Amino acid sequence: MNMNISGSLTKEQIDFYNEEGYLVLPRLLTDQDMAPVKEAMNQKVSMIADELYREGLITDRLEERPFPLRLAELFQNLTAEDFLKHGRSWRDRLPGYFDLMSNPKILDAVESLIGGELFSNPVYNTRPKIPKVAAGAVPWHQDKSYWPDANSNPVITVWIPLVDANEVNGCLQIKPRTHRKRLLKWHQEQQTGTGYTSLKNSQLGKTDTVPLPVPAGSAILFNDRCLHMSTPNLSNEVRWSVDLRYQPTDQDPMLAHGVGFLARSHRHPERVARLEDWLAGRAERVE
Ligand SMILES: O=C(O)CCC(=O)C(=O)O
Repeated sequence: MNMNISGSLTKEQIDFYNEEGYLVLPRLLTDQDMAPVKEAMNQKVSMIADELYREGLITDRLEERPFPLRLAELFQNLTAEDFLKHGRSWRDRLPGYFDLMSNPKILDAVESLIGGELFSNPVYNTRPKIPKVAAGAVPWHQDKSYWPDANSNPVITVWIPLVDANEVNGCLQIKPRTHRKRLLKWHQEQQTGTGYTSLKNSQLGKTDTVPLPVPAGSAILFNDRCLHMSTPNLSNEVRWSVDLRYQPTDQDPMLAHGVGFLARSHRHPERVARLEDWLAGRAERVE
């Protein structure tokens, strides 16, 4: 336990994050912590299965299939375009996402890095990276390319896989120490229909790439200038993950991306948003 800094990280972990631009917290979350967010994902998969069934694209909703397989099997005989109609990543307002974004273990870790006045950025994604769909790959980029004009440095991404992530199913890969780089000139990826922001190979520099395989429930924290990517999923299971983002409350709330929420405040705990505020798109608690 560190005695000087609030939050849950040790001085060594904070130093590592500041030096390398990222930090891995293996198995931060338990199955119990992840149950509500998995429930939200299952809800969404059921909605998609109903739609595919109504459209006559499938004859079986595969309700009994296990979490890592159901979505992959629903699209097994369909095309990448059929899948992309439902979005390459999802940002639904389902209670399970709020539960995860408010998880004290995540907030304690982030507090160690940027203090205890924490705003949950509107940009959070559920990523159902399904097998062999080229669009599952995410090209090299800096998250800041999605909010180049925002006065929001630092935004911290917290990337959490719901299944074990490895190099076969397309875990996150990162270039350490690139967080001190300026924002690089990006272009929009054109091949796969995802519209991801992307960098050219010539912009990546000489820094080694570090693949970050991690067990389910681990968290990878990284700075929004740190270069990262992920490869396609070559397994037969869905690589389920979420990426959440936090910033200090005095930074740009980025309303153009949606409504974030006050996740933690030592100064004004009475203002921290509750589930009903978040569902209503309110950034703070309203009595
Ligand atoms: O989940 C992935 O594969 C990529 C995640 C990512 O690029 C991000 O969280 O910014």
